[in-house]
Amino acid sequence: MHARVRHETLAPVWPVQAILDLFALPFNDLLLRAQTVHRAHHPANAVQQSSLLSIKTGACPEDCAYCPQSSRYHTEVEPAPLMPLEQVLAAARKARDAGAQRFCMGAAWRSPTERQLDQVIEHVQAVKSLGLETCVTLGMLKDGQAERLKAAGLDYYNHNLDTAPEHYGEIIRTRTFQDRLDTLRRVRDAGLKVCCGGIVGMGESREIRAGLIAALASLDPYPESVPVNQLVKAPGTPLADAPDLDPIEFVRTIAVTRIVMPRAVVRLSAGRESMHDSTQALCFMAGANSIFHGERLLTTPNPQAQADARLFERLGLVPMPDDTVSATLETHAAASPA
Ligand code: SAM
Ligand code: DTB
Ligand code: SF4
Repeated sequence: MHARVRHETLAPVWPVQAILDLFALPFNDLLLRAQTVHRAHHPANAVQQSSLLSIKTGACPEDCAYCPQSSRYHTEVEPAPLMPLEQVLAAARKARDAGAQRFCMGAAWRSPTERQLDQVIEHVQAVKSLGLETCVTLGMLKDGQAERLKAAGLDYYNHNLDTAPEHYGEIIRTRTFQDRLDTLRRVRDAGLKVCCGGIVGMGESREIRAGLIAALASLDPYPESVPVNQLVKAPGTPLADAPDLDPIEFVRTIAVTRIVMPRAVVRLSAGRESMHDSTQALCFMAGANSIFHGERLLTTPNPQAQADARLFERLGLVPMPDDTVSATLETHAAASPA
């Protein structure tokens, strides 16, 4: 018997065992079910495209075992202070012209100060004025900060649960799972849309992957956007030599995420650079309908725009129409096990 996820602000909707039962389905049955759920809630062949920019890089005081931006590990990342507005705007224009619908700005902070937030707010307003959706990921927020971002016109806040509650302390020691939930509550209460997912391929068990999905589904309401990151093994981090995750298990993780959070936009996030085209194709079949577009994630490579364009052409995938993106994101209740 597996414990249900119980947390102060988590209402368990999917028992971990029900999620494990999905994982255990024959692959073809799982994919058919995921594809059926996908088609009931989303255009079948449309993929949302976000672009990502690191606006403050490295020198982060946190100890996340997967992250090349932590100051605790010797990695290849060159720290850089907060990027000036003009440089951010130039990157946003380039992303928009290349077809991005949303521009996500990431900062390697534990949590922003009010002064840092003032500067990010200017970035958000400027990017928004280009007609792009905006997303930022700045670490933990204090009371009132999410409201300030909302007032500036921010659309999404990205804040990942990253792994199952029972595994969290093995990956990150400088903050708790409850800290993550507290920020997510502030983001939700401020009326921002929530982008929240996790990382797989950190050497975790299937039960941990199921626990992560259960925790995400227990957020009330569950996130509008769920990034599923495959660990990018960064030299110098404690997880640099983590064992490879079987691609079929990765596809299963996408399929289960799709079934459990039917209306969420599921992002095939970090890890595409080392992923075979056929694995990516299976992920789209399993219900992934968003990617990061552009040659860089935050500090690590992402597939070249041309390679993505070719893959989309081979698969008959098209950009998600803007009105579909907004329609998908209305508040929704979580799905429940059949
Ligand atoms: N510092 C903020 C925070 O941690 O919330 C925002 C930036 S942080 C880099 C954003 C997310 O990037 C993390 O939550 C994690 O999911 C993802 N990430 C970081 N390093 C990664 C890696 N090596 N592979 C895959 N995902 C990674
Ligand atoms: C998310 O879930 N993945 C993105 C975004 N949100 C900020 C970050 C991926 C980072 C991969 C490692 C790097 O490039 O530094
Ligand atoms: Fe810092 Fe975020 Fe990286 Fe953790 S994931 S070390 S908080 S930048």
